[in-house]
Amino acid sequence: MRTVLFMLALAASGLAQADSCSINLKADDAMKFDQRAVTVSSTCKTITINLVHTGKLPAQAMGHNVVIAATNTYQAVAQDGMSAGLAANYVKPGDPRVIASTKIIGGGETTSTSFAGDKLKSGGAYKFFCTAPGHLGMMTGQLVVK
Ligand code: CU1
Repeated sequence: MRTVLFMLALAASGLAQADSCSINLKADDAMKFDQRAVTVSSTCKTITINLVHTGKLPAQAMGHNVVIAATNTYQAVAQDGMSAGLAANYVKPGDPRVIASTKIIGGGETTSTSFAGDKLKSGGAYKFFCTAPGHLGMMTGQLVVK
């Protein structure tokens, strides 16, 4: 039964991705996102990021966010975000390289944010990643725009 529910959940998340205007990610206490790549449509007016933290640890210990930036800037964005600190959700305030970012959440929490779809260009190279200190290496994925 658990397996069936899991399959249904997978199928449902597949459907959610089909509209391609939302980025649905889960993050956990093992410092991982549940996906390594996500695809959105270049025709979206608005793109929504939904993050679920399925773990139990608090934000101070295992907080996660989702930040989107061009591939050629994401490491610098994460570096500056780390310096900005938890109170700033590990994102440098007003950073023009940040296309979108959620707040940092701890285990059991969820967060969402939306941004204009025209901030992403079809075929562009983008990353989604977590800017909590030390998480970048484990928590980076490819954002594909088609
Ligand atoms: Cu993280």
